[in-house]
Amino acid sequence: MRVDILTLFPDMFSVLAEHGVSSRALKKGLWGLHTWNPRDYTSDVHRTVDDRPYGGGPGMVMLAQPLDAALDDALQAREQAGLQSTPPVILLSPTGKVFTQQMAQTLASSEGAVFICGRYEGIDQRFIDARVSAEWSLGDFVLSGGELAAAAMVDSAVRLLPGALNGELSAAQDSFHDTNDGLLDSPHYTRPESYQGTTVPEVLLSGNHRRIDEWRRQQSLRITAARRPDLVHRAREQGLLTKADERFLKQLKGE
Ligand code: 9WO
Repeated sequence: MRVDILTLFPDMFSVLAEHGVSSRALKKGLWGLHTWNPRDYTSDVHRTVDDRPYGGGPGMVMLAQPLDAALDDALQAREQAGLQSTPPVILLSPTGKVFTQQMAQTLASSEGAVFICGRYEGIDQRFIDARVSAEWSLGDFVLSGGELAAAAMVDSAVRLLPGALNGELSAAQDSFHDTNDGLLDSPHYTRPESYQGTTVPEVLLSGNHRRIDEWRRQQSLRITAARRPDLVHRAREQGLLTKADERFLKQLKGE
């Protein structure tokens, strides 16, 4: 997987390149990260990347030309690296398709993508119409730019790459959607056994792994039923709930 990012703030991607799992995976060569700054593709002395909106209104709009030229270079570099010539070109936008674990998995299993990070009030629509193939969102909120959204999405894909989670259990195993049948995670505890007067649930100290697994399953069901009943319904439709699960959920409803 190779990720190319068009951004006025390439340093923001140090969060991926210099920290944690994504940084280790990058150093191992499990993925590639390349940034392209539209400001490097301007031709005026002021290196202008924005201008006033036609029709008036507040703020500034990103010029199409520096984005076009930066994208041309990114696509050419990908081809020179032997990758397919027409990767997804993804704009981060609150009006895009809401990003999911499944989209992270698809990205991780691909040659990657080019992400376009907007700033100011937005991007000239002619660039979007001509060059962008998809728009992705983190959810129904507005950011100051696409960078934090792109970094979050890339991070979620990178941790799924084979070999990225070393020591930690494999991503396919811990993910939300796989071992846990799309249910929310159960609570975690570590030392000390008693902290500020609260003790760890006794079952976790029992060494009885059958009881522990059953307790964790019930905690997952309890939390998911309370916070995300839609995920319980989905698990049921997918045939992922056992008779014991259904008994426990029925008992919860009675409480
Ligand atoms: C902002 C906006 C606000 C209301 C309705 C539509 C909108 N589109 C954009 C937009 O694309 N803005 C550009 C990118 C330029 C300004 C900063 N940008 C941005 C991306 N703000 N918030 C996001 C974003 C991206 C992914 N998930 C959530 C928010």
